[in-house]
Amino acid sequence: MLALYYFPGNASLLPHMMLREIGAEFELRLVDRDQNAQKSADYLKLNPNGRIPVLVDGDLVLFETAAIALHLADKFPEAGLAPAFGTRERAEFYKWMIHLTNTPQAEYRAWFYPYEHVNEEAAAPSVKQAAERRLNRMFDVISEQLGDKTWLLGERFSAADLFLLMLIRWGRGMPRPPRSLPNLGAFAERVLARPAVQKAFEAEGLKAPLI
Ligand SMILES: N[C@@H](CCC(=O)N[C@@H](CS)C(=O)NCC(=O)O)C(=O)O
Repeated sequence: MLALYYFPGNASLLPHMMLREIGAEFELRLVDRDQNAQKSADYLKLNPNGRIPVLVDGDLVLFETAAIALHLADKFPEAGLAPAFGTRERAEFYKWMIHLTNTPQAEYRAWFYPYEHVNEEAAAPSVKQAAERRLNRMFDVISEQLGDKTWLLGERFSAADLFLLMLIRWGRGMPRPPRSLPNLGAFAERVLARPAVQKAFEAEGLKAPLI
């Protein structure tokens, strides 16, 4: 039995889109952030960090979005969300998964939660601005690396593309949203056109603007 603890639009969106791509049976369990449920005693038993998502796979309880994504890709190889082990493409896949999780995703944490990085509340806007500047540079590089390729790995779609879509979406409220970069807007539309992605967005009740 697979169960995904989620909140609409949160990092849980990546494993959610993957589960839809895979066509696996799973249960979606809402973590009610409006009630701060991610910090409840019950949820902390699943993820002591109090963050979303968590995947329960039988008696395996996993936190960390990228770990969950890699596990799903490995568990359902027939879905083709990751290239074959030991190949050059697999190495490129790891590069993107690790880069996306520890560089832009981590930077978004400072952008969304700047107060976690300051002692004086008054400094939070400055932290947010600096995070935004760094995110802009990161997306410039990603856009350049993507170039005119269809997907991050070239002709081959993978979970890394779903990851990038989620990160593009998170910046939709920025003065210079990632979708406005030459290659990223068209890329995001391509990912959004996938029926599995549409199902995930619909199930989470995500409304326009989607990116
Ligand atoms: N590195 C963690 C970060 C997860 C994370 O920051 N999740 C956010 C939602 S996107 C969250 O739980 N925020 C609520 C909180 O921190 O209380 C992961 O990738 O799973």
